[in-house]
Amino acid sequence: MNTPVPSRKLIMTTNRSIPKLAVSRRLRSTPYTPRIEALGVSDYSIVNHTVLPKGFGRSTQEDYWHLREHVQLWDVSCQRQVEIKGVDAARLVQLMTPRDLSKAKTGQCLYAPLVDEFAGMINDPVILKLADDHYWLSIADSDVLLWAKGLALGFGLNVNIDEPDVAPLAVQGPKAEDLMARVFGETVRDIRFFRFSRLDFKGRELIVARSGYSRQGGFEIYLDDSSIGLDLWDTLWEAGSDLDVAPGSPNLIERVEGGLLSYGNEFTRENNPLECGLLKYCSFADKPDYIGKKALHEINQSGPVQQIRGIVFDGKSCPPCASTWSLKSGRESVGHISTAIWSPRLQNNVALGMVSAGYWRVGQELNVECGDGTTREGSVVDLPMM
Ligand code: THG
Repeated sequence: MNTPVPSRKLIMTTNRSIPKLAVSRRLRSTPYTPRIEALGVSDYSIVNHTVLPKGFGRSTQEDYWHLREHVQLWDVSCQRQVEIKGVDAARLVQLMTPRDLSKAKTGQCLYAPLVDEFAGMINDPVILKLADDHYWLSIADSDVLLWAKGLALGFGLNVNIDEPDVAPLAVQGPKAEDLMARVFGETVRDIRFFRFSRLDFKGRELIVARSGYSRQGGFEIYLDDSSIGLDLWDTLWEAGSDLDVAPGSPNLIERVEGGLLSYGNEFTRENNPLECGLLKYCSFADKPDYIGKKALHEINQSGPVQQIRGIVFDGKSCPPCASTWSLKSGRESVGHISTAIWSPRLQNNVALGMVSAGYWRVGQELNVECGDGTTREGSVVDLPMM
């Protein structure tokens, strides 16, 4: 018997409603989700199988100005922690990254590329050194835990690898320090950039770092007990009422202007750290040894063939860049744009993209084949964009 096939017309009419994201155990919510939803979250992205709130009904431009002037609470629980603990922890973490960790101190956060045997980017976490034998890899969007477990098994390392109950909450913006001081005390002001302290919250010690995925300054609280998530949110929220505190999320305009890269968008495992402009986090000295060192060394000898650059381009506000847009010099393809958005401050479209060697000098003119079918005149600019 033939199964009846619905007519094309029926498919069109039944598919017309806006798709909604169904959250389940597999697609994880966070300890802050009840407040995020009560505050009217309008969009979610998914990172590390976890919801990342993206908007609250205001425009990206309104959120951008607010972030630059006030303070925002961001549910960045999707920045999952891969915990590596045990006598061989330091050895395993060093095997995973070209960044020399030999001088890293407890209490330090280290932005670091992770690469495979071909020097392809596996991830770009913030590494927290909690103790000589205890690390957290605060990861971007790829399954680092499985890679780490495979390496530990293959190298016969004595480590425990797990994803602990840690849900980072970012407090970002120029008023973040004042807000944090009200809740955690004046000592938060002494925390240096990319350092963390353990501070009291209602009789509990929480890890608080001066870090975050914006250039506006701020902190990240690594809440390690979901059961007090709502209490933490509410306490910050109430303490910030006269500071114009608002819910927020990593802001696309601010991120592009600031040159903050996003794994899966600006780069993937197809790219190496030198293409991502992360040479300063790559060591080629005798020590340390790490996976992919030989491949990375060879790439460094010949020089990367392409590199991520900031680009600005004319014309009216561009549509969202959901995939990639070609970059052209005359008729030649010289790369692609991965993220683009209108900047109300620079009164121009701002973008991040991968640009071929020979075309990545600041001031180089390029054409952007924009998603709306137009070709726009653009040029390479310095990052961050001032
Ligand atoms: N915070 C935490 N975890 C994260 C992110 C974060 N994991 C995923 C993602 N973001 C990783 N990507 C970045 C990219 C840039 C920075 C941090 C995380 C960053 N870099 C500084 C810079 O480029 O100036 C400092 C680097 C350094 O000095 O080590 O802030 O945001 N927890």
